[in-house]
Amino acid sequence: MKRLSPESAPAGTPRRPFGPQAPVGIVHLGLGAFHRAHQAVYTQMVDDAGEWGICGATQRSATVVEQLRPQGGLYSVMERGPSQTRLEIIGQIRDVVDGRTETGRLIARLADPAVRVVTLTITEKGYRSGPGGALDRLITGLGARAERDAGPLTVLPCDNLNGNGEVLRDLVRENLSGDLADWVENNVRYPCSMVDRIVPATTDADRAEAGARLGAQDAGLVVAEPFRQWVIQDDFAAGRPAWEKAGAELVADVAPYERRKIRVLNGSHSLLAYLGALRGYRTIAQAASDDDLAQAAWRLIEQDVAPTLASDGLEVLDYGRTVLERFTNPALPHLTTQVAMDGSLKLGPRLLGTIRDARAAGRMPQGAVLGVAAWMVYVGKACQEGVLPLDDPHAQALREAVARPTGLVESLLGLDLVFGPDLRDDQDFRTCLTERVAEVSRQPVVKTA
Ligand code: NAI
Ligand code: CS2
Repeated sequence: MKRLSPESAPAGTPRRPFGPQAPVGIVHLGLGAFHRAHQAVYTQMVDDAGEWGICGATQRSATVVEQLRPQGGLYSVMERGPSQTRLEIIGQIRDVVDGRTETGRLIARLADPAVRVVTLTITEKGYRSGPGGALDRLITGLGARAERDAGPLTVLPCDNLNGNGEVLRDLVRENLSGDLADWVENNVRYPCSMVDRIVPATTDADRAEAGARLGAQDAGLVVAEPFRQWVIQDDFAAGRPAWEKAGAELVADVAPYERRKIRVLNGSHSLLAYLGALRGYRTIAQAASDDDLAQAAWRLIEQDVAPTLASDGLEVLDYGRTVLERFTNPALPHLTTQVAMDGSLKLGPRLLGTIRDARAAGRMPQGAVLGVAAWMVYVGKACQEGVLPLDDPHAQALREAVARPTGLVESLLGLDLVFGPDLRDDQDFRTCLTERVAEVSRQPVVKTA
């Protein structure tokens, strides 16, 4: 079967220049599945004049470069709803760069006056990356931009982190000094954004189905649910695409939207991922369709999370019902083990924030504690029995903790990289956690994958 390309693309597919000379207005760091199914889709919907082409960069693997370069940047988004599938070709990516081997090209793009927005989806762990990582490249690029005095820039993170713009701003500030720091302070803005669209890793079966529908092989295919949401702090240094025309919401303060999304959606996602994987469920849809687990997720949302968001002024319970409904989409094979990844970094914003707020109010958030307990049992089984994958930037530290003779709860609670003295010294929390770990350890494996 022929490869998707400008030549083989269906009639009507926009033909735009692609490659190192192609004009772009946006650089994206962390060119993974989510960017292709979310920010690039929003941008294509509004970029009639063609001034917001995207140069996508990766720091970890050449795969996406090999997927998209031969296709002239074209790829398709296969939108899988419960009852229908829709395929759309996206041509908004005009250049792809491997930030490890084509560093000069990436820095030149970041210093290009025509580039006025940088977006990022580098995963929670990417904000801790060291030399040669995405942050390193961003900071080098800002330096080159300052030297050229290439004009103001907005750096817009699109990762699941509370206050992601402030987190990034502080990380950049920590690594700059002197005139460069002054230039960046005066010319770069770091708005926060809340992003939402469930985008599982693409499978070979997905690619085969898309190929049959397209009549061409698309190595860059991404799969997503129909739902999408983007709430962006309206604080841009030099303009932006009119994303609001594609349904994005521009607001003064994103924090309430971030807290609701990360605590309601991502918190229940992680709870279902760990409990579901331990019960033998391969997908989130299977876990969310299990009555016991669905009730546990709803208890987390209704009894634990909602009270901590009361002062934010956003509706929570109907939002939560919609989230749990989205999780049951049988057409979207989102693996429990994919959501279970990077738990040492995800637990904090998704569950520990809820726990800390509840404890400060004198409540014991049983559902959130159950989520932490499920993560502990998952880690324990992954380390001891190897029946579950442990994909975590701190996997070694987790293995060493589990190997200690002090018991699972004591060993993992002792990890300051996850918890902290406030939770470790909360005796009532420890007691509840120990009870939940015992409860989870007893739960039956209901489905052999
Ligand atoms: P992916 O695995 O397809 O892509 C991850 C991207 O991050 C890749 O380009 C990779 O090169 C880069 N990356 C990974 N580790 C890194 C590190 N240590 N330093 C720098 N770059 C690193 O994952 P996907 O689906 O694109 O998700 C990426 C992020 O997008 C998530 O971590 C999350 O923050 C956000 N997101 C994802 C959603 C989804 O459903 N997939 C939905 C909402 C947000
Ligand atoms: C998921 C998120 O992989 C995970 O940790 O919880 O990627 C989730 O799919 C998105 O945040 C949904 O917007």
